[in-house]
Amino acid sequence: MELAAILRERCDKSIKECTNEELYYALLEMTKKMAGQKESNAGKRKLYYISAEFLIGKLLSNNLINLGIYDEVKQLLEENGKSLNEIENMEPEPSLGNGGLGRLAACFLDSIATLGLNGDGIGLNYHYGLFRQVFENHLQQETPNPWMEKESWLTRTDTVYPVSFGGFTLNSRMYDIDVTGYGNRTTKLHLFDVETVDEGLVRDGIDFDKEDIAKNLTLFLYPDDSDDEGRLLRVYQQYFMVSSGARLILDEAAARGSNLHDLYRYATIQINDTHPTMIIPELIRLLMERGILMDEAIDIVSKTCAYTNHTILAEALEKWPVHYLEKAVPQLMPVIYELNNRVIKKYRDESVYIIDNDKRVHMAHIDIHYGYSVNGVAYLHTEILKDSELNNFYNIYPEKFNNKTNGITFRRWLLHCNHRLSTLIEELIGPGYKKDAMELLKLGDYVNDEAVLERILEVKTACKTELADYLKNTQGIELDTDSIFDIQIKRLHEYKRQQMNALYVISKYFEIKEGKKPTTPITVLFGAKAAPAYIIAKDIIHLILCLQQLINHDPEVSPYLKVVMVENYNVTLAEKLIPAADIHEQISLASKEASGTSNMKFMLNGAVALGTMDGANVEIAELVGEDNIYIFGESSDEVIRHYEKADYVSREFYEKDSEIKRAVDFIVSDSLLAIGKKENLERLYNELLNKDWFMTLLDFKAYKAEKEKALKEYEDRRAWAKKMLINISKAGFFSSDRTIAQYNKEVWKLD
Ligand code: 26W
Repeated sequence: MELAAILRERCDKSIKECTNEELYYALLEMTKKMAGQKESNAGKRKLYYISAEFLIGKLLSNNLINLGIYDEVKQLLEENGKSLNEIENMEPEPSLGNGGLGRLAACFLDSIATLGLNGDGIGLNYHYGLFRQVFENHLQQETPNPWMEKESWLTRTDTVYPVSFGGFTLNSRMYDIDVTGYGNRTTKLHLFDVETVDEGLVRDGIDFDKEDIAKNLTLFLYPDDSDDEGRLLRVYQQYFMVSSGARLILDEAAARGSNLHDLYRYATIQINDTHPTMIIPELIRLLMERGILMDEAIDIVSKTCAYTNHTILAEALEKWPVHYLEKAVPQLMPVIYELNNRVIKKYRDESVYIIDNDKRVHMAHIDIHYGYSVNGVAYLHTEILKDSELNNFYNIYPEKFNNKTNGITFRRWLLHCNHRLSTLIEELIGPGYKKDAMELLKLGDYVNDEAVLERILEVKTACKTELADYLKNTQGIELDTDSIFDIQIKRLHEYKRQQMNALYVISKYFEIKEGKKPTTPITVLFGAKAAPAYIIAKDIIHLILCLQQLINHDPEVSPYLKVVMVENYNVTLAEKLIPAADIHEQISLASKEASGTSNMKFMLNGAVALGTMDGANVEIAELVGEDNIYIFGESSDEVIRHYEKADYVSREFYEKDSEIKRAVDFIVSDSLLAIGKKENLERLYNELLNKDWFMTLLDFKAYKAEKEKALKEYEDRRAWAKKMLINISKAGFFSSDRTIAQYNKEVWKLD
């Protein structure tokens, strides 16, 4: 341990004399050094996981765990009167992602390193991560979210590539973050950046000059894309990322002995959703520049690239107008036109064309035609892709389609975020589960062991207390730790149906007012950011914050029901919230949630799901059995049929059911209008009544009934503890080590 030596060098102080900030920077330096000394994974064929998002979260604790020195460091600090927890608070969170897709990429890097696979990540070095969310007058405001300090996890490298756009060229410099594997080697996350970024460009909130590309290219993660300049900037960002990445991949392959004709034997590229799709035409272009003829270049690239789809929402599938690409990346257009012509020559079905009649380039279509693998992220999702959403493609290329159910890294989502639980598990079944998650099944031996069930409940209570302390200290929020913690944390989106949960809160509020009080009080917790231009999502946040104000200050109701929306939900908060949950809400409209990954994190931490048969919930339900999960709502088949027939009319549900009517009407009641803004509440009310595209009212009654069942069953503490233990014991399948091993065996085939 050279912490003392580093401190002497940095500030000539002992651990005792240092501030938490000084200790943080010294630990950062120490961990970076140790990670840098670890051997990197090697091999002939290398995986490049290219993604516009890597939601890595804070790295200090996670790195200490993976380097095997967490306990030692913690103890050393304690002996000197310091707390690792407090030191961790000094670390800014790199929020380089929106949600599940970005966090998945981060979990995957951890597993790639842990399994010792030869694979790196490629992405962008955004100076500001996803906006910091602030609540003002019960409304979301967005402010910049910087994370890079003079010292950070980034290491500047000497690798620089010129990247040309229509009319100008920018230099792209590579920065690296070492990703430590658990007890194993390291791998690298390569983040490209332009050196002319000007943070002074930021105006009010997260507003900035979107047209000065040299100054703003990597300024923000996903800048607001509600206007043309914002969308065009996204194209510039994407091309900058893929062009830099493609150059790196070609250079590294050549250095390992590839003559580029055999590139696919040296490299495989996993394209994380459509955002990096331009790597396909860019690689073809670069190979042609190096003297390879087009036919062969297309063939080589098609054997190198694989595509993961994360959504079936049509509006989230990227389609760039041809004129954007003509302007930003004119050098790619001849390749894209040629790729499209080859498709047109072969197929008569226009729905599989790359460029449509409105002159838009369908990025997913490039991936499917010119990649060797297409995968969904949960069993149901892949089936829906094959049967409906991408059926036309499935009929052409059945062999390309495969499923890879998502996973999460147990290092962060158990060992790091829930020491109490991981210690108890280790005491019961030994440490083997840390490397082989399926060993958690051994916990099944204890489902009738009173003492163990008691201890599981004690761990949960302790986590609830810890969350309560944390929220009190950081956000001034008071929680009743004797209440049931019912948690829904995820991006705010209508399909995820936070609004259904809010309607439940309203109907519970009425019940309590009428004297029907719950046996155990309930705390409904929300955490969610809404995309800055997504009006209805912001209205839903407004509703929840108004309910929080009304209910928590009503002395008749608040002893039994509380609503809490945490501010600025991010990875750091998720790590505190997930261990403390009793019930977790996975209530998306069936068929819409590709997988979900928080469902897996909660399960692993002993919470029980209340959810629809959607995404990976389907696989969770199958594993734990119907006694250990609360399932409700119409099936994906039924929902898909409603869309086909266009026969869902929300107003009918409103009119025929007085409970629904009362809850929806309450949104525009005098009580809420006294707190909130008329415009926002009325807009949401009208949306639910006249549109409700994600069928909230359709499932509301079934949702309420199932939630009541869960709340009732919570009262039998022993039976509940058994459900918790069964959920934990079956979570092994959702380790990202399993997911990555499957990608490797069936797609990447690294040696
Ligand atoms: C158009 C740009 C864009 C960018 C990001 C659209 C949508 C996104 C999302 C934030 C994508 C996302 O996070 N998808 C989620 O991916 C997870 C990992 O596979 C899945 O578990 C979630 O179901 C899916 O919503």
